[in-house]
Amino acid sequence: MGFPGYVPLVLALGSCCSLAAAQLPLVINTWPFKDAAQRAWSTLQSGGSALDAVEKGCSQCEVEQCDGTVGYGGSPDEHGETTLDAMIMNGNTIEVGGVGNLRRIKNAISVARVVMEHSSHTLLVGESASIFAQNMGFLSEDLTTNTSLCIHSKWLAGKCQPNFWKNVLPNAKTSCGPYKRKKGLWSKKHKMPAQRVNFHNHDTIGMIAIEKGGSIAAGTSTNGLTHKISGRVGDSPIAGAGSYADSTAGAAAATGIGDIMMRFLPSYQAVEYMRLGIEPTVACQKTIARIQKYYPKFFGALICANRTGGYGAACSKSPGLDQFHFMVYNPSKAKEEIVDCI
Ligand code: SD4
Repeated sequence: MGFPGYVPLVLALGSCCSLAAAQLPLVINTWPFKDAAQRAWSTLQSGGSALDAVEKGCSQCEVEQCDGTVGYGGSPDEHGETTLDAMIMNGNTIEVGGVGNLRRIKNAISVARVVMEHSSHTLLVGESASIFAQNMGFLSEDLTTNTSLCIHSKWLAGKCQPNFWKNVLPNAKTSCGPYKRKKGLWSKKHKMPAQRVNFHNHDTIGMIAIEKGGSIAAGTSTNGLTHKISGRVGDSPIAGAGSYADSTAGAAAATGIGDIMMRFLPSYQAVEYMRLGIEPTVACQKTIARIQKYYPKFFGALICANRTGGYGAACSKSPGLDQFHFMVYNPSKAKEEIVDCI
């Protein structure tokens, strides 16, 4: 669209607010998923709504299988199946559609939008969500690929390490399941498996789009955590956790270790900070800091945008994450930006 080159820009903490001058329309998304941002931006430019932009942008990542952590063929669960989580939110009406643990359907963000626009529900999950999607015209197909099969068989060969079980027998740190509860011996030392809590396994797309007239939408799409326990639903399809949008205040979207982040509803929290007039970067930082009080080294990041087009991001310094990259498109830029984690 005639934008200047694709140049990463490092935002030093403290100076980022002045650089993020408010301009509309705006598209911002987690991680350097450039094609997704471009698709959302061109959707807005060709007259699409903010909701259209978020749907198309996230769909682009589902098709491209961005980093293997969005869309089909990535993050197989403990049975080797890829399942998808997604949500979309209309900031004008506060309507939300979400799907969790969606099986056999590739277009998770579009199914989420159908939940929002063709049902009175907010969240559908599992097999029933897949049947809903099929009935709404989505193709049912296997989400397994050679890559996901290979990840799964290596994991089985490595005694199912790492995994997300705790306080079970046999010892989940050394053996595969099936497991049974270990009674009466609650370990206080259990941590998220280190190998799973890193940059390469957590690249959910979270996206915010704001129209020139101020209508805001937000959404997410992911295939969750590799080797998750079957049936697990993460933060991404949960309103206020994965993303949140309110056209009278702003929007936010999250990426990272959803099992922790969803306990804090970080996207809702950040929007509420912005409603109070707090700058987007600071709103993101304050939200990350609240989680760090309980989980000092959790892996996660947030993007935030206020209703005038000011934007920012923050991330939690953790193994594998010192800086967080995200995409920004507005009338004067189309670029990847970077923040240092706190
Ligand atoms: C989840 N939050 O399912 C997702 C994973 C993720 O960036 O964000 N990856 O926990």
